[in-house]
Amino acid sequence: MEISIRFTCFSLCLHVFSNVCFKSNGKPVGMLYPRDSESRSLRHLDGMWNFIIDDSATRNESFVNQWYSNRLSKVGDVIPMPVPASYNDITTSKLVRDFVGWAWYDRSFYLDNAWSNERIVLRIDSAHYNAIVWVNGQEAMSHEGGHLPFEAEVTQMLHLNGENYVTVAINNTLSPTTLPPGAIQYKTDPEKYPSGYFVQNLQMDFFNYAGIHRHVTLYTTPKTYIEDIDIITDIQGNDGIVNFVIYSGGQADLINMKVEVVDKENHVVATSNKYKDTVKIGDANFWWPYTMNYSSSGYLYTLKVTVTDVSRGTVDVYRQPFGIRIVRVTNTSLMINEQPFYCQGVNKHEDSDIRGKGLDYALIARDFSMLKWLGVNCFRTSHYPYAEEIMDQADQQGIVVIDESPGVGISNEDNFSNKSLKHHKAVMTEMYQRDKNRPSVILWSVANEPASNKAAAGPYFKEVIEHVRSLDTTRPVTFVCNQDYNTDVAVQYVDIILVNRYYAWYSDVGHTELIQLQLENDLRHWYQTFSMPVIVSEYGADTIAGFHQEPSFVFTEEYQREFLHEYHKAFDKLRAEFLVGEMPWNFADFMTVQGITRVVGNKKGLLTRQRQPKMSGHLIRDRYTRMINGDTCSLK
Ligand code: BDP
Repeated sequence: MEISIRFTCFSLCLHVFSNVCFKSNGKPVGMLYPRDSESRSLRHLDGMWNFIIDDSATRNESFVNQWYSNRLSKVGDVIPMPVPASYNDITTSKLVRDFVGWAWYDRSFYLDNAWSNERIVLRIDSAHYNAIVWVNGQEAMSHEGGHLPFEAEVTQMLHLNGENYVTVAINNTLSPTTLPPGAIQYKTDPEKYPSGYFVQNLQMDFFNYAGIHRHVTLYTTPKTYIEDIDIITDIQGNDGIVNFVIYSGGQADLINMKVEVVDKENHVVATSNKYKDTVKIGDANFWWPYTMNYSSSGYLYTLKVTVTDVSRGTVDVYRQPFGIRIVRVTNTSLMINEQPFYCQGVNKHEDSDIRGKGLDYALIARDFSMLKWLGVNCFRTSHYPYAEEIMDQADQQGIVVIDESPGVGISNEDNFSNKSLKHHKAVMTEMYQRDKNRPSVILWSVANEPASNKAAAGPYFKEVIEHVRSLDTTRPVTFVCNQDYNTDVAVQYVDIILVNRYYAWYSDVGHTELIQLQLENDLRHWYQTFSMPVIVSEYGADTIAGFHQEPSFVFTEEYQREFLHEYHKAFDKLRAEFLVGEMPWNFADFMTVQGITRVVGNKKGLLTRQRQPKMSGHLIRDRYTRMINGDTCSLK
């Protein structure tokens, strides 16, 4: 027990840190994506790092022995580990794959003198879940939670004209107050378990991949620099209205501001010299999903900001892409630019062979090709924020995103504590800061399938949702619900209803003939109770690619196709009324924890984990392509 407390406490409570800075008025600022410009350089520290786990019984020896104060090769046998990648599936070691605790990475790099007058920032785009970072043995930053970036200025810690090393310790332990929540369970029966034996219990249905999952970047800015940019757009007839606020950092005595809106052809279409202003773009190209307007789908302008610190003569330039579009929810519709939008969706995961949740450009490109092949115009970042490089593609390719937090599986009483609530709000602030200027993001989802039938869920979600609304007045807010309309206590606070349903899978398995009746009755209850539009945010059946049986049988491709088709019949009836989207679970098969209800992972994909279509993929492609072509009759 003593070890349990020490372990849990050390792993989870020591470095509680939110990475977002706040202005004196409470406004969060910071975390602009690192981009090079005339005034900024960047260098990714991706590649092969040294790696070693701390598998001591207390999971704490690495700190007792201060592994951060020396190269890791001095403390034990390091192995090469790619960054970005999850570490779990890289080796053949079960210990590494299933490891819970602190894992350590380091690498060296050289810097020349070119950056001697610059402010140098170290940014990690995502590390799971708690991370502490040292530069040349000095602690530089720490961060709680995966999936979101964190950074710190490290100028003073670096050796220009010499060798440097960076050390990162990450801890994947999930506790009742982390997001996602989980619990360490000690098995104490000496007849069955060795002393100190523990397991990590998960409350989510995906493998708990850990590692440095996205880029590690060093980038420079001048000493006076552009710290943040807020852009809120509106439309007036054919014109676009662009409201912006620029925040500067550093010690500028006198700043000159130049703001230009640049279109795709590189024409400057509006200018300003104020840090806060509203400009009008005549006859603007609005940002549209590609299924609504081919000619300007995914249209992005650039806000080019140039800041001059007159006393120091330094200039910083930053180019922020943005799109002009508005979102609104009525009683029955989800409107983009005042036109009803129907979500021909899918849910996704960041998941693939070998790299786990590691960023991979080839995979991103393949996924977007397959999204377009399927005719998908909308995906949900189930169940955590995805890489910024994925979000960039959604912005550019005109695909709508429901941006979901890592609040998956908030189901036990102790997941609704004040500590959890505070952390959940901090995570939403970080997410908002990262994705606020993205036109693809039309809806915030603060959680997936919480126990929203528990009394504690009412005040908890009221507060989280109000918090998001206080940050962002332009996008609707929701959470994804799997409770019943008459027992749920939190849906009353959302702007649009998202429900997950598994009729003929988790209930009445095999009975596809019941789907239409059950689904239609259920969805009507939701609508009638809350008078809000509804998206079916998950429906699906596990299917092993290559299993066939006629008549259909669970786990065969025939069953999945028939199952989806029955849902579609109900959807096609309700679309004319209040249903504004459908999102099969899942785009592709993905890895889960080992368990007797999962056959080497969750197999509800329309595609295999290698991104090849099952029969269901062809069915969805056929359905969504017909929708794009306006051929809705033949769907019935
Ligand atoms: C839903 C969850 C999702 C699961 C899915 C399933 O939101 O994470 O993977 O069910 O059981 O409840 O396949």
